[in-house]
Amino acid sequence: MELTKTAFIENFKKRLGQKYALDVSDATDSELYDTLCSLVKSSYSAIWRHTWKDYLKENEKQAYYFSIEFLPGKLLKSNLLNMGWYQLVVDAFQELGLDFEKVAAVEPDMALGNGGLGRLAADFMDSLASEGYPVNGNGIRYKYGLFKQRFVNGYQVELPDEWLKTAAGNAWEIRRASKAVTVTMGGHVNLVQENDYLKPVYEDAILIQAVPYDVGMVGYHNQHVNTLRLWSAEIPDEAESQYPTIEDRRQIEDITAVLYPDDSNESGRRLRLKQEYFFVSAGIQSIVRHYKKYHEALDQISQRVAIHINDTHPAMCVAELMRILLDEEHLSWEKAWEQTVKVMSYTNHTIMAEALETWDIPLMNEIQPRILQIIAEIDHRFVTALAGKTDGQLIERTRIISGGKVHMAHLAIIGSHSTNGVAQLHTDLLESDVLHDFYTLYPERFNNKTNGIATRRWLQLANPRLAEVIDQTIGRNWRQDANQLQQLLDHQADSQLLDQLVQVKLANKQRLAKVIKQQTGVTVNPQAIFDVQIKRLHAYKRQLLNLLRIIKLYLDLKENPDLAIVPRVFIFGAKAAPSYHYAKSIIKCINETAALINHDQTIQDKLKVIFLENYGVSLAEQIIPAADVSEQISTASKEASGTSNMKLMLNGALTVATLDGANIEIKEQVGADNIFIFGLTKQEVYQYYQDHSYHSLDYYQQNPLIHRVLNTLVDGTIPNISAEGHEIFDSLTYLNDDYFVLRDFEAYLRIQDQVDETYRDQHKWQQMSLINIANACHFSSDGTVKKYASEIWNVRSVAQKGGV
Ligand code: DL6
Repeated sequence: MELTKTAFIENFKKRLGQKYALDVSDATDSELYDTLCSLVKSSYSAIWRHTWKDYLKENEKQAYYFSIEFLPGKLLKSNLLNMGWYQLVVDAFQELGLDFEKVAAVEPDMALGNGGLGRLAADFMDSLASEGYPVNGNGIRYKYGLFKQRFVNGYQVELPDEWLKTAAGNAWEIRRASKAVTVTMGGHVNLVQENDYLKPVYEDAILIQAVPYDVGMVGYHNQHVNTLRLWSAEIPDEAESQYPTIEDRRQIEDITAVLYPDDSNESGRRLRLKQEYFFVSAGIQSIVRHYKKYHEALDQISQRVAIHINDTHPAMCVAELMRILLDEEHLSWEKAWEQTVKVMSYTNHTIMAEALETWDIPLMNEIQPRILQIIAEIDHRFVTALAGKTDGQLIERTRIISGGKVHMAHLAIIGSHSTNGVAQLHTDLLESDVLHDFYTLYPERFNNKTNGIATRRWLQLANPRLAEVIDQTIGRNWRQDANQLQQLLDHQADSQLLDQLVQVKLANKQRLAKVIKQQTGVTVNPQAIFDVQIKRLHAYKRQLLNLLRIIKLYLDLKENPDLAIVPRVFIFGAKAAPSYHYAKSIIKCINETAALINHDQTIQDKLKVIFLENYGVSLAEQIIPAADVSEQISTASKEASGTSNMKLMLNGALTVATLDGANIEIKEQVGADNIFIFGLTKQEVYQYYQDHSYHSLDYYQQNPLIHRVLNTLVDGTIPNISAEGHEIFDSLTYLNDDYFVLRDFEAYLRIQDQVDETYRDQHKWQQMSLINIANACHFSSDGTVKKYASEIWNVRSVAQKGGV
């Protein structure tokens, strides 16, 4: 990939001429973008080819990461960075008189995920390629990504995300029609004895063509490119005549039309189950086909193949591999099962009951009757094997089919050799509570893999100013090995460095202030504390706690306009699932509070509240480098890990946190003095569950401050929230405040006072910030994937690291 600027310019002009018959000066940004991508893609294509050919030559064991969500954002800059071309292209564009940023902005975000789970999958893809592991992604090429969020009168409105509609489409993908497979769904199935096995005979089944679109996952400076394979549903050529009308065609094409934007509601469940089976079946068929091309014995497949089930959505991988090994390859049940369990591994990403999927048996039967038969047989054998050996009730609680439903987490755990949580507390909770029964049965299968983030995207790309200061301080090796960031700890007393951190933060805040002005029309003061809460909108994440504090500050300032507070800009970014009414009410309340405060002349610059629309990867890249304070304030025990906590600390924000998810490990790394911890612990929350002693109404009735703040939701102080204000008020009082917002309120106020006090001492603040940046290396996804590779998948790194 060695290239000079002159050669690049020449190639670029030539490619533009070939593609569009244009000179640079005549081309639009979109044409320039498309040309640049095409050049980049053709440059890594040879490496891509070598990568997978080397896997074959070396007979490498490969792992496949199955995830219903991937949230890569934009790929141009990260591909340029990883290829070592970034600066060269920026310089070349300058020489050509072109605006690189404007051209790069043409790229649509690839938003094929809802939030943390999908972004984690994307960070893992980056790290797996950068660490040289033979691991490929497998998911769905949704025609519409996660909805585009707009605010109309303060309400969230969802618009379709037509990411493929831009002139260049998805510049990174390669449609591989020759690798299509056929997925069978619906109808009925009968088992007919044939020789010594049972042959399934399908009736009235629908055949769907699954066409893969491959996207290269480029490793960092290491000549290694993995594949993210995304499947699209089409009508098979031979079946065209069976789908004469547009409606008929839609039945098939809709399978990969929209990303299911909700992990908690009923609507669209049938489609969701179809999506799950579709990408599972397509992916497993293609893995087996590939394996068979180069290996004979399917009874040894676990030596060459590992399959990862990312959350329960791909749990049918277990049954689908069994189906192929039994029905198509005629392995015995015992052999097929032994291999399947060895091949599969599973990550749990939540303890929220509503996100632990179950499916009604009739629905499962309707979508894929053979898969239901196989799951029923797995269930039957599981029960039979344990009967008489262990407590009957435990068997009932852990079996896959019960209460008329198929329990997908049970299928994933029983059918795999590894189950992991995503932060130590989360794994402990899985073992001791949520999945305790399974832990009793299979203690050896449980392990923890704390999440991580890709420092390339979240520091090198998102925060080039900070990256440069780090280069000047400790050299560039940290770019290749994030652990080197720890060397920053030797520079805590370097006041010049601390001053530089101030300047970097200020510049990033000025940059974000422009975005805020553009999007909301509100002017914010970059000297104020930028206090950031960015994550999906969910009651347990407690954006509401933040809002109540904002209201309290507002009331204080109205009472005493001269109150000496450190000015703050509260910045929210969050999408609510379209059917999650309560979360949408919180959005409305935040927006109306923002309007009230931002237009109140008496408040001036002391307080501003900004809710940025359409939070996603690209917006996160603007917000995170500008944050001073990172809000990680979920109810203890509810947030599996969190990853914005890691991204924000990496960019020097200080964390205000409950002892939840990975916050606990962040505290362990930075030390209690360098993080602001408050609130109930997991033990205290569980104690409340046990003794039912929490009565939130008492807090409202007996605490004058809480009384005063909550009243603003219903007494007209905050206008235009009559329905939403009452809904939230009731949930926090009469409905007993499920997430202990009122219980933690005063502790939250106290810790925020400490934040103000610390911020006033800028030297101390910057030192703490430096300590956070340095210790963020413990949360690099490079380190996380190494543990998955060696401890779960048993795959080895095959690429040499390059320079920095
Ligand atoms: O593991 C990635 C991410 C965690 O950081 C979050 O804490 C967790 O909420 C999220 N889980 C999900 C699963 N669905 N739900 N709810 O997105 O995973």
